[in-house]
Amino acid sequence: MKNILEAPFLREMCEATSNMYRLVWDERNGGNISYMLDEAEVAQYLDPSNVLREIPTGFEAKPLAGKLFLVTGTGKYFKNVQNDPETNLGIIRIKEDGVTAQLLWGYKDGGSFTSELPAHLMSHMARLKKDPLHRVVMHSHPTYTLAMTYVHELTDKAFTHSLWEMCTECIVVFPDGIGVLPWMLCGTNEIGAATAKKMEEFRLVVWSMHGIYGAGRTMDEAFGLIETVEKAAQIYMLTAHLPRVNTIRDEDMVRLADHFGVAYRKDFLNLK
Ligand code: 2HA
Ligand code: ZN
Repeated sequence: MKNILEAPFLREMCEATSNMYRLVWDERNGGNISYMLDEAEVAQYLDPSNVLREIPTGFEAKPLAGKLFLVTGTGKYFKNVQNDPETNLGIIRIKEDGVTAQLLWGYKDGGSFTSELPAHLMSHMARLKKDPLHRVVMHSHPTYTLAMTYVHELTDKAFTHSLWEMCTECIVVFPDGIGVLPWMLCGTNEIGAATAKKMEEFRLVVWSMHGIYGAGRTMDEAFGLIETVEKAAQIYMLTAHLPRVNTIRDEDMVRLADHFGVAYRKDFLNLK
């Protein structure tokens, strides 16, 4: 068996959580990540038939039965993941019943997966239907994105449009736009279902007055999406109270999308 602490998927998780902590996106126990793993790859590091414990998930995720996920732990701090992955992370497999998680590694102190597991697993199901190569769901509390939800209209179209205006690359990085949910109680199956519904259309979902979700084929893709939104939201918050003298016009966005060959949400522009 190879040393799991050297597994690429574990290192990626440690790097992402450390970076997010240092970007001041994930204070205290804020944020959570789930990463769908390849069982054959995991088998190089542990015996997948050795179930340490079973933990009920509280909802049904039958389409994910048999799938393995590396998931951040509930109440755990992103700050601490790098130095003690085995306590702060866990590898679970969704059992055939769809409602039980089998712990294969981690949560060493008797802990469990993030309270946002419903939003993660339901989002995985939604994204996998759109893209079989989808793997990562990431939740975070980036500062300016949160700030923007206090002062901006909370519709998918208006929020996406404002972000697209803030950096030239935005429409190229997330041409599919961003979904926006109103404030909702977190940690519930309801917010999980609402997030997954948005994930049918978007790789990015804002939880107003709380944070953001990003989904991608890789850790870099999910991280890069959130990072780009956060940068745009920062520009928005730095300029929102000042007279707008210049902007990226909708015609410019069309030129960008055409030049880079991306299929964008045409209905999110205000062209006649
Ligand atoms: O896990 O971010 O939304 C802590 C959170 C809950
Ligand atoms: Zn949160």
